[in-house]
Amino acid sequence: MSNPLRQAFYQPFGDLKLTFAGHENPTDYRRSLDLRDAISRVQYKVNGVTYTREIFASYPDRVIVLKLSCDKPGALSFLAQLTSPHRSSQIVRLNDYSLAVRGQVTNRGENGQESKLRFEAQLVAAAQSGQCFVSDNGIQITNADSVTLLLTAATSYVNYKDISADPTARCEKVCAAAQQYSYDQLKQRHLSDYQALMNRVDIELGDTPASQNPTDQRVREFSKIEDPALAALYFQFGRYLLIASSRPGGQPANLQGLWNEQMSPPWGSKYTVNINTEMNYWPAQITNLFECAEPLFNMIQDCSQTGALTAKTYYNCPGWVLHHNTDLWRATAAINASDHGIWVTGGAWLCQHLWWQYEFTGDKEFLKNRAYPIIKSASEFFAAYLVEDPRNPNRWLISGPSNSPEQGGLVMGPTMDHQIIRALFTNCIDASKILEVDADFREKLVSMRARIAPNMIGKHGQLQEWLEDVDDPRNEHRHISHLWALHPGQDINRYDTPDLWQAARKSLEFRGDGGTGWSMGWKINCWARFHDGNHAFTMLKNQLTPEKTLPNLFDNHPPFQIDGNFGATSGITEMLLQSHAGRIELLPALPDAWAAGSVKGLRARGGFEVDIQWNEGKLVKANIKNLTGQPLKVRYSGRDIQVEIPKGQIRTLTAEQFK
Ligand code: FUC
Repeated sequence: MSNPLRQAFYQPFGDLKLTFAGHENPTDYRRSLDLRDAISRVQYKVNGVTYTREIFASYPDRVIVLKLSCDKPGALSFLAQLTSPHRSSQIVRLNDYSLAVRGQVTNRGENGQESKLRFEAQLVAAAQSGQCFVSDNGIQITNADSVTLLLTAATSYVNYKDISADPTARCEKVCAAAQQYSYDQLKQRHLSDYQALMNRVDIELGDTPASQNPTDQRVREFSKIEDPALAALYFQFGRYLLIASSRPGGQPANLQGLWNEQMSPPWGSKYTVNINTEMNYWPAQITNLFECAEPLFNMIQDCSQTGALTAKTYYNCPGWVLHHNTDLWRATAAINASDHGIWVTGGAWLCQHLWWQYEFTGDKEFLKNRAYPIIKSASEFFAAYLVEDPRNPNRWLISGPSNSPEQGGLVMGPTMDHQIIRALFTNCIDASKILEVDADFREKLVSMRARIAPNMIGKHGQLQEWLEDVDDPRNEHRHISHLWALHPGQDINRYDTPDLWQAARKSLEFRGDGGTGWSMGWKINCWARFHDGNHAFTMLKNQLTPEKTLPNLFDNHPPFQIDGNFGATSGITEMLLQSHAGRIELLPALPDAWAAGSVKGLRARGGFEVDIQWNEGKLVKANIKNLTGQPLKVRYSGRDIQVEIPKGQIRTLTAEQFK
């Protein structure tokens, strides 16, 4: 017997601390984040002087930029200090205007060994007038008009196999490049980068006087008064968070996005892949943020390498497997305990995201070079791993030993596994046809897929969560794993499988309208797929309460966890536009509360960009741009129509056309 391997935590780097002597009792204090420019602002008064701060994190220049100013010449004095909770960290004076903190990460990772990862952060000050004095205690600014601070940070991480980079050199390079620009130029570069992504999608759900209130008050009141603009803000906040936490060249958004401040964070601030990591990326394609999924794709690629070793060592199977969790080092083995850690379909679920990227863009190069090899290898694993169920007269193929995530213990044949593996095989089959490769393997998957244990309806009219009909209608567990094929999958839908669709609805009714932040986020999506906009809205109301949403709109599991934010952004999208089961559906789950509104720039499977405008709960018009030239079926108000739109062109549809 041996203990499962430990995975490494994602930890804070350190803090930048600003101390303003004499500013202990400010008045007119206001702090904000504007999603239009991704700039955080602080403003307050002391002794008749107004102090202002603007802060942004620049992706193009890899720096956090702070501009501090005041409206009286020479009134700005403060001490800027760097600190780090890592044991070995040291503060180093670099020169007359900059300071560094450097050290080695305090973290016990695999086998309880101390991390070898090194890190450094550098802080550079540029003061207008006044004095700047740097010591090991920090940067002291005295009597300035305004000051710009640049903060950058780096580690020695190159990839999961290589930690040979020089963090000092990395910081120096970034600082030298950023110092070439004025504050206004840095801001402009940040804006061009951010707005190019953010402004692709616009949403209006209506406005009421409540939108003038502070955010914490709006969260407290959302379930009681009409504030549709908060739902719109919450939707865009999810997009903002993805732009801010997941950009090419970096790591994917983890359980806390990247906003973890604890050395020993909840669940290690890692990548839990039995719902959480995937939920983070549900908005990526549908809300037009394709680039933001890049770090996820790289992590999947890494895991397909490390997971090949796990497949071989654990199961003597080809291909790759990822269990319940991974981390910066791309761990793929089973973890923790058998009732949740031995769950085999984490990697297969992640493969969906590769397929979606293709489905939404039609990018065959991506399919060929990046998606297909990983999807195929995951399929090879399951083609070898599935076993015949000796108890079943048809010898169904089943998965196991595995879990229905986090409940019911270690079992054979959990429904969710089968749904995910069927979808994986389907994607592999479709991709191999599109790419005209691997005909034999395709045939094998086609015949195996037909033998996987099917979705079943149990004695309560529910969709069975397990092979045996043992579901308890009083079970309100947060995981709704067997609804995977409803959302994010699509095999259970109103059109192709109406009975299973009804059974899935029954199961969701049993589970109730509560749950953790992410659980509610998932349920919004499911109720949207049941075409029940008012119920989806009830879930949103349950999520936007002080218990589940922090005053800054961060999702609260509790504790703080980011997935619920992304789940809700995806859910709101699914209420307005869906694109699965062979059609685009306009306003499939519009709640009564959003009688008039518009959304622009959403994306649909097949490669379409969609703008929708509605009034009195009815479609006014939809503009659909065909980006790939695919044929198109559109549904509204219970009717499907076939629409011809040449590649690159836009067509406007009105409610009339669906009569
Ligand atoms: C899954 C969930 C928990 C939590 C954790 C990070 O294990 O069941 O609720 O979100 O991930």
